[in-house]
Amino acid sequence: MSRTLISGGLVVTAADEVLADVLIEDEKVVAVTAPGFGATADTVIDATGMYVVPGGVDAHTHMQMPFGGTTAADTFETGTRAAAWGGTTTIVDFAIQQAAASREDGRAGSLREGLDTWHAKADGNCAIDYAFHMIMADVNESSLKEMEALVGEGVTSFKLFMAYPGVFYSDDGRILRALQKGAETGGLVMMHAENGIAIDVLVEQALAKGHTDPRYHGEVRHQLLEAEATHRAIKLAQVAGAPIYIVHLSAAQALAEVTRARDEGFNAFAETCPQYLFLSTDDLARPGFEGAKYVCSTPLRPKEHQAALWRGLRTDDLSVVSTDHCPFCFKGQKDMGLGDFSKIPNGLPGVETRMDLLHQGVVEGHISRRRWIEIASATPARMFGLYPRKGTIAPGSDADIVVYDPTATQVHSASTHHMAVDYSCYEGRETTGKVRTVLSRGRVIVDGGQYRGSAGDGQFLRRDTCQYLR
Ligand code: DUC
Ligand code: ZN
Ligand code: ZN
Repeated sequence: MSRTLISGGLVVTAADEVLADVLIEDEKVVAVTAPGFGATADTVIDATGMYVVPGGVDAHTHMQMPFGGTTAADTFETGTRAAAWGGTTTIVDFAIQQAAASREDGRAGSLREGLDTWHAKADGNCAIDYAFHMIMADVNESSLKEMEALVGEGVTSFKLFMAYPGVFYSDDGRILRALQKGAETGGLVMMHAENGIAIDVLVEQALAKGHTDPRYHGEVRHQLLEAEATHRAIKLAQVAGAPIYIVHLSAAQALAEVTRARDEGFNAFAETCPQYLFLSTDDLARPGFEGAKYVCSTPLRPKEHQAALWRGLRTDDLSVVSTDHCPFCFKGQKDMGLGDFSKIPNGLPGVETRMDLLHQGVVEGHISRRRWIEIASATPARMFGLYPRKGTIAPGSDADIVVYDPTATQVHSASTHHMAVDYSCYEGRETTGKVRTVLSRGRVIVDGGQYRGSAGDGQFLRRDTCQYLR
């Protein structure tokens, strides 16, 4: 048995901040004690002047996802390593059911085939622990039946799309059926809420007018079309008697729909992402083709939306911040959309920068330290059935722990980040706070600028159902 003591740091969880020592035996936390309590250990990590926080839980990533005619640039190996560098010790990635249109035999794949494919991609390659949601690209009798089996295997959440007709899109009838099945099985439906049918009309009209630059991506994916879809998704969930989780919410009007539903006592949850808190349509409108670096869906919004999103994070109308990490290189991938914004692969890199950017939210006074940990670790763990194994520091929890230097500054850059993508959305931006040491199940995998983990350290996590609903 190995014993590690993290001594003298400020232990910050969603519930508490306390100067304490953390004692770890093998993979687990066994005690959080008064400083200098006198526990003996093989390894002592001095955390004086540091925060000691639970490793981040990023509940929305797309490693090596085939999308928009190409594949997201981070593999499970590179993406989970980058996550570790940034203080994230668990990801929940999206396995994908293949739609009929994307297969040569013209029939939709099963959920099982999709899940097996994702297990094969991740198995033996991850630096940190990982779990899966399932994207349902074809809601039919047989995929609906499969939902129950997946819930039993720890894949307890299912993403549906109101956008991307012909790719992932589900109509309202299919959405209703999946929500009903979710209510029956305990599976949580996650919704990409944008009215994709209306967006496609606006795309066609914009291109016909010669509006081909990246900034039109933000215009055609209109904020009201996010609000409308969010409203419709919530109403469909109410009719089905099911909870709902809205992913990557970016528009203030969509947030208002979630707020209203929650005020009415309905189980509506939502996440936003750092890009919506720190970037805006000004970035999409950068000169030349630079804006392509910022093309993701839902799109970036005008700066004014940021204050509403921070407020939503304080009031818990937004309860999780995930990354929607889906990186495409500027050269060779984003440039597929030169001369036609609709062909720019949608997605941004972010798995490495989430913890730091949210800490910057603490530095700038938007949220408290405890709220930082709540939205980045504790709530995503609870929402997706991983708590208290993940998301906190307490006896019995996995020793996924970050020693965080709250005063160190860093300048973000593609030249120093570890994501396999040739640009940073935050190039040249300085933030305060930096990961010093990362432990994954008791093993130091990052320390003082050195990576000490290896591919295959990360294990697949079978998740419980949403822990806010029971
Ligand atoms: N949005 C993105 O920006 N990328 C991947 C899928 C999605 O919904
Ligand atoms: Zn989405
Ligand atoms: Zn996504």
